[in-house]
Amino acid sequence: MTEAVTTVTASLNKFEKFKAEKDGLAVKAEIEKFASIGWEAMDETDRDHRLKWVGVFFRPVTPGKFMMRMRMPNGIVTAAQMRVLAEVVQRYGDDGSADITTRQNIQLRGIRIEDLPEIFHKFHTVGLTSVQSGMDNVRNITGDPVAGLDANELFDTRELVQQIQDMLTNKGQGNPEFSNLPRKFNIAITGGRDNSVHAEINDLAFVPAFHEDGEKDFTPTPYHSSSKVFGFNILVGGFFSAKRCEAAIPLDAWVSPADVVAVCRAVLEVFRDHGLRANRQKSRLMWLIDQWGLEKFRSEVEQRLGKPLLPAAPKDEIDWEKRDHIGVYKQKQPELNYVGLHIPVGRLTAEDMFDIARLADVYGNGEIRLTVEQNVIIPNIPDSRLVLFLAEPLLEKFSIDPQPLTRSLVSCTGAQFCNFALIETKNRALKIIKALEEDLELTRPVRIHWTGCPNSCGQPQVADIGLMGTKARKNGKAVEGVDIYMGGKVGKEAHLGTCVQKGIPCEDLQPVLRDLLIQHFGAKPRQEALVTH
Ligand code: SRM
Ligand code: SF4
Repeated sequence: MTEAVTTVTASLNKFEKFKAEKDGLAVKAEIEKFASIGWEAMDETDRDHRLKWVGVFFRPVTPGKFMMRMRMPNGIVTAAQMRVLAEVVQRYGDDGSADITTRQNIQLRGIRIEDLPEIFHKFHTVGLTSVQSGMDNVRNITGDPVAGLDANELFDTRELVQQIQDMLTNKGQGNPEFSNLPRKFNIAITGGRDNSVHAEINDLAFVPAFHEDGEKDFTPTPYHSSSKVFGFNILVGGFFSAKRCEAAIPLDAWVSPADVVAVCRAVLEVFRDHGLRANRQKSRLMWLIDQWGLEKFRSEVEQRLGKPLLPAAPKDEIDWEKRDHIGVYKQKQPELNYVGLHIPVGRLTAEDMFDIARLADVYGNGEIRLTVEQNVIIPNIPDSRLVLFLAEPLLEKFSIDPQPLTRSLVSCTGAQFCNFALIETKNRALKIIKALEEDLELTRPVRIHWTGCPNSCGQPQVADIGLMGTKARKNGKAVEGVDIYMGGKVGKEAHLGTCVQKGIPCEDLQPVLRDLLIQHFGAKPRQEALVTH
């Protein structure tokens, strides 16, 4: 190493250093070797960090049992793919399970390093990839879960999301152009009216908007007015982190669908080449926008794009309340329906996964959709098959009409598998919600989101009631606790909630939630409700 290079690397943080020494994607060629030497003999940086470039996460909580994070563009997975995922976790018995994530994605648990070559081979045969799904890469790209099914959609996001993923990952092979970003990066596209992807919490988001001056480049739907052209207003810089949370801000730019992939590339190139790399807590895109100002950022993006961007359309088309898609809904295709199943906190066993795949094959067209609320949609069920479908035993476990609190419950992984966690989340969330539902009568869903630490993977800031794991004190002792967030609004006019109470011990939480539900969400104690009726 020359003296100059040594000085530069000395000033880099540890993540930038190890990335400079060896690109994360390099581990792709070493999987056979890792499988044969085993996890204990591996270089620690390869094991704990670089493996995330192929979607494999070392879990310090369960050493030797890895997590695999997939990529599911637009949250779409076929029955054949779901079966492969089920086979992978099935072999690990009680250690094997899967989670649907808050980015419309699937994570597998219990994975042994010695099985990776075979697992990757299986993925390849059904067109699945887990590449670049962790660390300083672009995360799963989210799109409308009912894209192509919803009669009211303005644009079907599926193809665009796939094209962006293909560009970023070189069609799943891995793309060194984008494997060393300053930090993680989130992209979302919505073509519906209800912002079903939480556009506002992504580093880069595209929301539907008609423009007077856009160039027409695709076939209009009945919702397109003749004088205006469909495209997207662009939002940038949304993110959550332990130190700072920001909603995305308008870039004051509009783009036609044909230019969306190029804009993603341009924004990522600017972020890659100019994003701040000194402090990991200040590396997300918004920090660069702060430093440069929006105008300079926009003009750098235009330079990379090779043409000016049109100013944003005066208004976007997000004018519906957010839907959760649970239940039975008519599709735009005559005589077909999509059915949303509620998956409690997104957790699936191998058996569940086989069963979901079977239902998709037998009643639908073999397609399965995932939502950012960690649920499943099975589309393309003919009217004539609906009654039989609804009588399937799996729907007793995964209801199409869950109770109002259960219905909207979201939870991050928490202490069971995540070493950042300050508290256990998923099981606790289910237990408390069940107790509250036994005690209270609710007339509408209340969105309660749990997250095990300030990293906010469970998005407490978008919830009606958000619960963020923290260390609390009770009787002089440190105990598991939560900070409570309220006021998160999703759908039209989405905005983030704020912290309203700090450090509530988890063991005292149920009565606190009970009071909040009664005071703010019209809940009534069941006894009282009985008397009033
Ligand atoms: Fe996350 C890190 C799980 C969505 C913000 N997140 C982690 C890690 C990888 C930490 C670790 O190595 O243990 C967690 C893995 C635990 C495990 O074993 O499952 C983890 N994040 C998750 C998932 C699985 C939560 C869930 O239960 O659904 C979600 C996976 C999404 C996916 O499919 O890719 C998940 N994470 C999010 C979101 C929500 C979103 O994207 O809408 C956020 C906030 C939005 C954002 O990123 O701006 C989020 N995760 C973080 C952060 C804080 C980022 C930051 O800038 O500081 C970390 C920590 C980090 O990156 O340093 C993190
Ligand atoms: Fe882990 Fe914290 Fe993310 Fe939950 S919020 S998955 S505890 S990093």
